[in-house]
Amino acid sequence: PERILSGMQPTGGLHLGNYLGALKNWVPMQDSDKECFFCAVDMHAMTVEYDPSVLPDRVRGVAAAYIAAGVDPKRSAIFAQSAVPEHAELSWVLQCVARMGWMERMTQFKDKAGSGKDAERASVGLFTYPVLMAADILVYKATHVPVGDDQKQHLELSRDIAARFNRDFGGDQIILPQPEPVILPTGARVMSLKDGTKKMSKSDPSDNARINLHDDADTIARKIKKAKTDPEPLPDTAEGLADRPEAKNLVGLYAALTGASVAEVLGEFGGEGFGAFKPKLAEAAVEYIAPVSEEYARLLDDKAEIDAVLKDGAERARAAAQPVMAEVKKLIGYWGA
Ligand code: AQP
Repeated sequence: PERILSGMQPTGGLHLGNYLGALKNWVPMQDSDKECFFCAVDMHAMTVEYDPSVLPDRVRGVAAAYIAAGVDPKRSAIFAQSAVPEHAELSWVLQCVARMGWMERMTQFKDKAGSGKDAERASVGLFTYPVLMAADILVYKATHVPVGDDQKQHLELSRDIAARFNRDFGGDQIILPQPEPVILPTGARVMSLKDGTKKMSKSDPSDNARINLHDDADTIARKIKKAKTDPEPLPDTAEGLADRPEAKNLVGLYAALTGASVAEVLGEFGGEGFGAFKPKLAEAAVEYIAPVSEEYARLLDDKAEIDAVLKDGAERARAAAQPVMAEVKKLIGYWGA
């Protein structure tokens, strides 16, 4: 059977980009013949500066957003990465399988660590992050991993690590299957409301740069009203958006929210200014998010319900991870395995 694994970092509240680009696509994957594991990857969130006092609530927030979006905790295991110690256990093994040369090619580390003194101050965890991600996947022998475009390189590394492990420890057998990426539609990439060349991000210091899943109608309308634009009216065709990142982002967002194509949106709004377009966009965003944000808000108020889901999810995840880890331990020669 197919096994699906994905996760998000509890680095802040989830936003419309996380929802359109990832979360919403997980919901239809919950078929009866597939097993789904969706975690809040708190151990990944520790690779950059963070506040330990808010981390548990952020994990709850991620779980609440999953459920509000339609992930069913009965069908899918929803859990905190740190509650399943097998992730960390396998991660060490895989650190001894991955090669420095492979790791040094990872572009996300270079982007996040910066250069010079900044790079020297980056945590070792930020560097080994992709190995932990490989462990997240391989500890369940997951076959399919829905990822955004930006995670393709890490998934490729997971495949290389699995192949090398099988070669070194499995003889001719496939012990850890190579996971397949399920690349989510790139059209769903939502950019910052303040800078159309940067993606909408949880950790952007400006809250006005994103639409959070917990924002109320007034907040959404205000953020869209203040969103950066250029002075030109909207073009009649998609080609006219080419050098206009902010306009392109807002039109793309309207299309994603209403299910229309970009051409259809421009057919309706071409020639109009942002003064006319933005209120329509705000209306569409509010209408689209309302059912998710109401349920999200309700769940955030019910810690006991979320904790019960996380506990049950962790138990189910451990039950799946433990036999894989036991098999790995035997092969690598751990004492007592
Ligand atoms: N702007 C976006 N548009 C579409 N999809 C997005 N994702 C993130 N931002 C956008 C997708 O959401 C998932 C979350 O992955 P993550 O929590 O590991 O972190 P990330 O990709 O780094 O997301 P953020 O929100 O930008 O968080 P921070 O600020 O912590 O880095 C992924 O599937 C991602 O593709």
